[in-house]
Amino acid sequence: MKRLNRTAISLVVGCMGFAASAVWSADTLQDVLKERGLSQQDLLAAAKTYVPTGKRDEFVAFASGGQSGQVIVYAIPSMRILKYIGVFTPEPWQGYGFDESSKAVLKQGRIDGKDITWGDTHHPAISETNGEYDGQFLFINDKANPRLAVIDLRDFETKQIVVNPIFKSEHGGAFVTTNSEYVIEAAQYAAPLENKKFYPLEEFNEKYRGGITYWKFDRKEGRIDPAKSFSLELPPYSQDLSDAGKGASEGWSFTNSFCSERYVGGIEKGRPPYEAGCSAKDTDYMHVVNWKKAAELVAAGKAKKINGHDVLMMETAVKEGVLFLIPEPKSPHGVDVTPDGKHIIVAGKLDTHVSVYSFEKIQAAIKAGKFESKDPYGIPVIAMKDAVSTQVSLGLGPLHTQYDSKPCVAYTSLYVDSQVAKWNYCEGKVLDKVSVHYNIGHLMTMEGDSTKPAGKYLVALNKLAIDRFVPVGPLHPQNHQLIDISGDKMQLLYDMPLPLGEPHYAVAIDAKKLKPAVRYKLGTDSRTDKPHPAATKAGEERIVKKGNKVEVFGTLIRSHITPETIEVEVGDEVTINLTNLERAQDETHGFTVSTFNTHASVEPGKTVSVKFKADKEGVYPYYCTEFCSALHLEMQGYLLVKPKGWKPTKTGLAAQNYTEADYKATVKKVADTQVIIDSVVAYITSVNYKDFPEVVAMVEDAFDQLGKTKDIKAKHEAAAAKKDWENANLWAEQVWQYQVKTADLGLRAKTFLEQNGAKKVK
Ligand code: K7E
Ligand code: CUA
Repeated sequence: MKRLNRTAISLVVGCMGFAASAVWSADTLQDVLKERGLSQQDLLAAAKTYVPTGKRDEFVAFASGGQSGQVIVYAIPSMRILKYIGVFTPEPWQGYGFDESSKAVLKQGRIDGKDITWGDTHHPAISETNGEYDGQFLFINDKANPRLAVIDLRDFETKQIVVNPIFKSEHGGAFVTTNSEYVIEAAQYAAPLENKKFYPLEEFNEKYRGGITYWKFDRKEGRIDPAKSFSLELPPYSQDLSDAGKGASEGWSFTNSFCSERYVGGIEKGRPPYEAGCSAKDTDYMHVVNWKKAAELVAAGKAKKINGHDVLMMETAVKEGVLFLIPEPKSPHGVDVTPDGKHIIVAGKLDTHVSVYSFEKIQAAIKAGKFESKDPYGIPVIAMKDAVSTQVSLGLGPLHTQYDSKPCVAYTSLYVDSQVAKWNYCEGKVLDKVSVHYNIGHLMTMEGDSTKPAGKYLVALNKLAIDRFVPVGPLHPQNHQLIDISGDKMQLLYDMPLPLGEPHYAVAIDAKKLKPAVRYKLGTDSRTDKPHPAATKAGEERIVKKGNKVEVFGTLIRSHITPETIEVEVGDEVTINLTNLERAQDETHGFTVSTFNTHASVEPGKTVSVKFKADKEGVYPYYCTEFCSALHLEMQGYLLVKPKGWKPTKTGLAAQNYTEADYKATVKKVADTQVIIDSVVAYITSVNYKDFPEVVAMVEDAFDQLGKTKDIKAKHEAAAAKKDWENANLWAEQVWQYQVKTADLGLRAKTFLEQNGAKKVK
């Protein structure tokens, strides 16, 4: 009844010209609860996640984009999506894969000369300093096509892709060491390490191998240095997840495995499938590696070159005491080092237990040379009882573990039970459980992989969404659920559908640690971080023709593209370089030319090139693709692809026939606008605007725009003196365009000052 009334009222009110929201704002909280069928608990959850307009979130999460080959950036606790970062897959908005420099990054990910434009991204990792997230870089792996990418968090752009030189798939990456010296990437499905070598499955045990690659990260360059990276040869056990030691276990790393049975399936030959043969034994192995010593051995020349890459062979690793195995309960999944580095927690997957391994016990066994056996490749095996400090039964299908800011408190995902278990790994006891919907894979606490987890929230990364959201066809989104972990009892707060691939894992950092830039230094190639060779300043725009190559050196600024006409001959190779001259925050221009499959996102200061062959004669409009300003639609031009030997038959563009009256009207408009600008300037300078860097930048930009009017004013006055009303009016109109942009910036600055409590000076 009430609902009907309300609709009726809002219709009437709407017709009367009032905002319908006026009706809503008259509601009490009780009305809304009743109306929407919400409980007090819902209200509490809403209050804990709601971030009002103008306020910002506390944490930023980077989630793998799964099969989309991208990274998803979202904020916590609001769960609002902030960005998709193109990594292994072209991303048109960012021009990723559509401009020359970003194509070059994607090209680094080619394998055997083939473009691979998708990725199965799994595990993002934030760079660390002393074991704490430093917010500088993000790494992410591609499981299907063994690759690793480096994203710079100054601009959230992918800068580098490296292809694993010896694996055919990988899963246990990316995990960083405590100062990001290395990024760890472990293989998944065993294969011969030599490229393009064929060995039959009958030679699986002898010729197939697993391994771990330690990618050397050069922080100063912000790039991985493949020449200084190395791998460790491992048995053909399917290496799974990894983690780097920290604190007590600094210098070591730990990698799980499954299918240490080395079973080879073959349903078509009447053999039981992999799933049966790979889980037949009661235990698999955790690989324990002294990576610091391994790196020293490689530096000392003890590695073997395979495909031009340093590989420390098992035999050497065993002889030198850098590689050990410890049994783990059947088909384990996560391996997660505790914040202090003293324990390594392994989840059972097919076992209800999680096992807490003690690094101290492991070291004691190694020191004492106490091994229960050797595996078929001669690797010493430490007995489980000599390495495990406790085992705790948590529930069905334990997968991954994350840590709280409170000591000894961990959270483990239970895949089969669809629950999160909160437990104490020092005392070995379960503290709480919360149900999630459905089938949780990874989970993530704030800064949960670091030596100083931040607690507060946990996100459950659920594989299925089933009945959670409005159905959108057989392929459902995934569901990231936010859980409050600040109290003793976990409280489910929010469901966020994620419609981009299967996000396996995510990492979240305190938003204050991220310090992204707002603009590039003028003329920067963002993918190399170096000055772009074709950077162009205002007034230096030009078109250079050499044989059949046409190169455009252009600029972008509100609201025009210089040049506005590009004339080429059919068959010419065209390169268009564009520099965005803007300094104002968020004044990005986009660029495309009709039908040449080209797009650039040109943020303030950036220089971007697009290249194509003008292979068909015709007329091709080009334009700015970002709604950058009121006259964004007019930010346009024409590429004219002329037939060979074409001669003009008509000269001169059609005139508008503007009169003296038109000119005078425009001049008046200019004068009126100047009055507005002057009043805004008077306000800004009457307050302490210099205390607001954002405003100082806007004011600088505003004067930059206004500064351009001087020359143009001279032009319209000169034309008027000659009674050339056509040009006089057009140039006067251009003065007004600059004024509009100045006024727009000035008003933005004024609003900012008013909203942020600027004070009168004097
Ligand atoms: Cu458990 Cu690939 Cu990290 Cu998915 S993995 S869940
Ligand atoms: Cu520039 Cu739209």
